[in-house]
Amino acid sequence: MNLSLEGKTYVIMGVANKRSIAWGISQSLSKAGAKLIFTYAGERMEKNVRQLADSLDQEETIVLPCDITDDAEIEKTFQDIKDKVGHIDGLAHCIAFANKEELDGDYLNTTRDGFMLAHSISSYSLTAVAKVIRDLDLMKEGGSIVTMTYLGGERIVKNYNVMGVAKASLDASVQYLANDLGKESIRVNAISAGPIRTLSAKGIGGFNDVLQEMEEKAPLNRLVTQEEVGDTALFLMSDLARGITGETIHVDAGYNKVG
Ligand code: N5H
Repeated sequence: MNLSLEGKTYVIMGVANKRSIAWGISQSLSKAGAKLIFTYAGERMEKNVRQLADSLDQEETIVLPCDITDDAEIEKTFQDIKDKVGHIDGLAHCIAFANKEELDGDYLNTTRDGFMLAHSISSYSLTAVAKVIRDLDLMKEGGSIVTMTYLGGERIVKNYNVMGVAKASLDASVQYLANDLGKESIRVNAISAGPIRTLSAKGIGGFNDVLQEMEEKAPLNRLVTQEEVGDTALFLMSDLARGITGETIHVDAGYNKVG
């Protein structure tokens, strides 16, 4: 058993730019010898994702659109993946969205539409993709599904609001999906990353305060990097993690244990 992913294929959903956590994961998996397939949301992202994918040491670059609010498109994307590679060994789901104006002030002001949108994109999408993978028998040799969560789903974090409620739903989904897919040797886990300056965090009120508090209070007294999250994803994708499912691993310099 080792960390090599030579001969294995993984789907990465959610690369936006080089600061993305999904990109940290891509680099770790690629260095370990994995073949990667990327999906992106919306034409705006395509060029970036293609450029980044081309910069990796991959034999072939597979980049496909996938709007995860559209079940038919999810099915089409994963059927395309099946046609191209036959089977996959894992999936990194790094997708979330909430209306910016609902990531500030009182959670109480969340609208029904904003609530549904945040849950549809940030939580249900994992279940939708997992179901398509199972229905297409895409992980026929077993596999590892990894999603990204955040502490704000376990406890109150100022301004995280509807995203916290959506992450709580995602965390519960990880457990139920782990139970459903365990019989097919598919493991489902979450990584709870500390705050990282990604595109989705850009322009969000109070983000700098969260970073500062993390550096002051976390046992390691520092922030975490995309690379550290990527290496944890690599572990979860590898056979070394074969006994782990339904779990959340915090990659946050120990911050969640404080306070
Ligand atoms: C406590 C915090 C800070 C406050 C809350 C931040 C929540 C961020 C997550 C969501 C996913 C951000 C989001 O949807 C922003 C969008 O409304 C606007 N941005 C975009 O559309 C950009 C262009 C695209 C790329 O973004 C997305 N999401 O598609 C939490 C932080 C300390 C930690 C953090 C930032 C957590 C997290 O979940 O990302």
